[in-house]
Amino acid sequence: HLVRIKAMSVLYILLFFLIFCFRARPQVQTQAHWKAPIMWEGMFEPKLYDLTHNKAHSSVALTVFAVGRYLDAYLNTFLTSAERYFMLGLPVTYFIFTDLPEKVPNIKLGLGRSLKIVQIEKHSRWQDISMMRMKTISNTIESEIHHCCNYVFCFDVDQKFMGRFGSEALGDSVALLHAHYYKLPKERFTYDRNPKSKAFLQTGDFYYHAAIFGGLLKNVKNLTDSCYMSIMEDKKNNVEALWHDESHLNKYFFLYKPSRILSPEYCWDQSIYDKSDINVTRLIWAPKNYDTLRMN
Ligand code: 2GW
Ligand code: MN
Repeated sequence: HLVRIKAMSVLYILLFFLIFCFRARPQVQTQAHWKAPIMWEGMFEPKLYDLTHNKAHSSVALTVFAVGRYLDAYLNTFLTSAERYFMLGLPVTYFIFTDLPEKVPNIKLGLGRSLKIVQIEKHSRWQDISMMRMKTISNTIESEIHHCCNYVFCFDVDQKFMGRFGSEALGDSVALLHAHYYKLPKERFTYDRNPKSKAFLQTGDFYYHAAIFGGLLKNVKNLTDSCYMSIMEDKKNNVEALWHDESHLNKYFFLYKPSRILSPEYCWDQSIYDKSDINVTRLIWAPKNYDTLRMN
């Protein structure tokens, strides 16, 4: 009897070992310590997610800012590529925030997809253009987005969709791993380490990229309100976080853990030499010409 129990346990250990060795993505971390999945290609069945979200009548708002020179430089490519790859099969409403509404390109949209242009003022400092997005998104969730959608995703405009960016990315609260930091040791994360800033964070879980975040409306509302309040508090105290809204976002996601995390396959920088973990590029950073884009 004892021999049988021993044999069985050896068998189980072997089985676990085999499962461990033949994991779909053995080289990468596929779960946070609080059990949130990290979405790597090969770890999920896209069709299953599509079926579930179709049944649930999920609908998605995409917010993007194209202020000043960024409109001509990026918006057309961003939208055209989103039409090919972003949440196909689900109702999508684009919210374009710009100071130049008449210059928004006229793009032919797919069935069930629509676009709204919201005029905003151009802040003179680029740091403010970036940070004040938090306030605008929060206001728009309350005034408009809740009429059309139950999820909202907020994007930088300087990027291009290259592959499926689908319903597997939807979750209660969604953050993105920064392509440049996902492999680095925590000490090298560029959190704001100034104790005077509300974004202050000594060590966190991951370094998240503010180029994409999203989730259920109530969660994104909470995130944008909270980041905006911290940004304003910093202004009052005459400090600015190292990476602006991104520092505040990192602080927020440390305090309120995201329920789903996107791998850098969802926002890849092609200038990174080591591409060994990237099995599919779903979206890439558009090249930047700082000299012409950042002059005022
Ligand atoms: C931004 C910086 C310098 C000069 C102009 C701008 C600018 C930004 C602009 O003139 N017009 C504009 O619409 N924006 C919007 O802000 C646009 O949607 C853009 O994608 C976003 C963030 O600026 P970006 O993409 O130049 O900043 P990154 O790529 O360095 O982004 C990371 O860090 C930022 C904070 O410094 C944000 O957190 C951003 O979400 C991060 O990806
Ligand atoms: Mn960007």
